[in-house]
Amino acid sequence: MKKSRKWLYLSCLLVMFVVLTAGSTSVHAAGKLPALKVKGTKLVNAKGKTVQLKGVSTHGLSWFPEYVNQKSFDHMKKKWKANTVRLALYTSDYNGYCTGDAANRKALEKRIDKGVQYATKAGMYVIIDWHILNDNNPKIYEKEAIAFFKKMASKYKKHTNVLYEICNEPNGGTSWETIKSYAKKVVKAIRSKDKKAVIIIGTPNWSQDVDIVADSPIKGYKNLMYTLHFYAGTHGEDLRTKAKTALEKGLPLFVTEFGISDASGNGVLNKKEGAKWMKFLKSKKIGYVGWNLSNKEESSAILKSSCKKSFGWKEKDLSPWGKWLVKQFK
Ligand code: IDC
Repeated sequence: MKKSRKWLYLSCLLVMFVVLTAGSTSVHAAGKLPALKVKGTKLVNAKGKTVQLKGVSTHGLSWFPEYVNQKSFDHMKKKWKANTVRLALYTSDYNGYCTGDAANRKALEKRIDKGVQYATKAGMYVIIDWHILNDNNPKIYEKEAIAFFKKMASKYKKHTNVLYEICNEPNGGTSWETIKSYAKKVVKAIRSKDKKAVIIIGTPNWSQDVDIVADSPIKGYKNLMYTLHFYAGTHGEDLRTKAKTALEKGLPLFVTEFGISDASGNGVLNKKEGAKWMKFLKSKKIGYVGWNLSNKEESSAILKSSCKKSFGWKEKDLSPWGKWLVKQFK
């Protein structure tokens, strides 16, 4: 080939490459993070390498929408080294998704959409959390959950960084059989749109009785995990024993919410018990997400109540729990 032709040929190739990659990053920026799979009790990437997710949960999206912004998510990723954010969508409670009106539902869906976009741009995994709490039995809003998750799964099926948490904390004596029957329907709804996304399923007794679940997990689907929640001011060795039992039976666990205050989200921090929990989570490579990104006057808030910034925080803006949590990520 003549020298000039060769250059022409090479520059054409270069232009084609630039056009193609630019197109794919703008449309599918979501493709940047590797899709995760469940293998044994752990999350792994395509090469089979274990990935431990670690991050921060928003408070309820209706209460504290101001923290869902690009700079905030970038800050958590770059400065705190968190790789995951959880978007807590209360179903009931203050302006809940199922109790508020249609305009409220629309606003919340938009907030989730923004949250997913910001997380994607920041290079973070994002958990969409159906935050049942006072509505203790997920069956109460089962119809709404099926419609919601179908919509989300269809919207985000190309996003390799989106995970679904389908019922935060069943409580009030709701049995595993009841949760299981709900979960099967919601998992089926998600799988009708997205064959692969990781789905995290709540467990009885405020997502603590994982040992019971381990005796009869849901069969027939890949990439399912189960929720374990703890607050180190209240929960210690007894709950870790349940977790160990579940892991021994092969149940994949994900700590999608935790704190070191007491279970009310307030009271004194128990750092000593917190350290035991972290040692356990790190040794088993279990993902963990700290509650909550807000400046609410409570000890489980990551920011001091005097801090009015919704991004760009300094060390002095963090509460004692916030400082402790951020140290775990590094
Ligand atoms: C708490 C919040 C608090 C809010 C309350 C009721 O910290 O500001 O008033 O919910 O909505 C959970 C729940 C989580 C709780 C948290 C602390 O998942 O919603 O948040 N907690 O009580 N499980 C155990 C503790």
